[in-house]
Amino acid sequence: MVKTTKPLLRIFCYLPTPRIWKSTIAARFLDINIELRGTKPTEIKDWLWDFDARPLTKEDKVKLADKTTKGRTGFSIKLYKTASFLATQPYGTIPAAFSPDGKIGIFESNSIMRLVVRLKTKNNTLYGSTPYESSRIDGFLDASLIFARSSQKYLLSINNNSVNKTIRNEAKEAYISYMTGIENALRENKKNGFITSKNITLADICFFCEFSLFYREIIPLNNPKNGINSIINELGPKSFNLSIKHFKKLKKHPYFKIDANKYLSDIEKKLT
Ligand SMILES: N[C@@H](CCC(=O)N[C@@H](CS)C(=O)NCC(=O)O)C(=O)O
Repeated sequence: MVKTTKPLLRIFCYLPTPRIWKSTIAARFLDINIELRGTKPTEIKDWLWDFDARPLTKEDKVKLADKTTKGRTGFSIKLYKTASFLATQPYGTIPAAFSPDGKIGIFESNSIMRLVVRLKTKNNTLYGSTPYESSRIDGFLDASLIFARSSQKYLLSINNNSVNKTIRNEAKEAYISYMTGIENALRENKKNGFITSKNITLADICFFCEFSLFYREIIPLNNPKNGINSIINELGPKSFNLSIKHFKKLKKHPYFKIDANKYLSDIEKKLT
């Protein structure tokens, strides 16, 4: 994003990830400047986790050796999180967003996305136009987090080859539950073609990003295990027909495409 205005927030995370797209897509609609700091997922462990996040030198690592924290979700190794990072980020996770002065930490990708839309008060319908509409959008974001919890466990277990039927079935239930609500909402609002209103809202952006995150489960496993096959494939293209169509439509939108195109086509390439 080339912008001349000062960034209104900074986000530190590994890149790319659909969790960050929630904010970058919303920012494009509202012309808000965000500063992104981060590196490839495999290299983020070699960065200082801080408001002033940066790659660590060998000397830094020696100096900070007794200041490391054991990673909990997605990291089995020690991470270099500063005291001020942990003071502003109570869960110590990334994506980690900060106010421009670094004093306020904002965590959870849905809440970071909400911050982006709250930074623009005029001509902004992304978070609905009334308290009722905003709260309905919140409902979809809350529901996405329940799905995200099980889907994260499932995707991480695929990464480290520990996936089993219990984890897969929990993810399948969570997927069905989340997608049923999205499908019902799209059916009710068919004439407008979005989840909650006449326009794209945070509910659509969040759905697109959570589905994109989950989407890589369709890549066949390197070491196939008995009873572990793709949930999306098992349910087939007919289930959640409107939701999948909605995903495909959003994928073509220029503000979504910038982030998602390469990530999703890399997944699709692995299917052939
Ligand atoms: N629900 C959170 C997920 C955040 C999360 O679990 N982040 C993991 C990486 S995927 C993390 O920062 N782990 C660091 C640690 O466990 O110390 C969101 O959407 O922001």
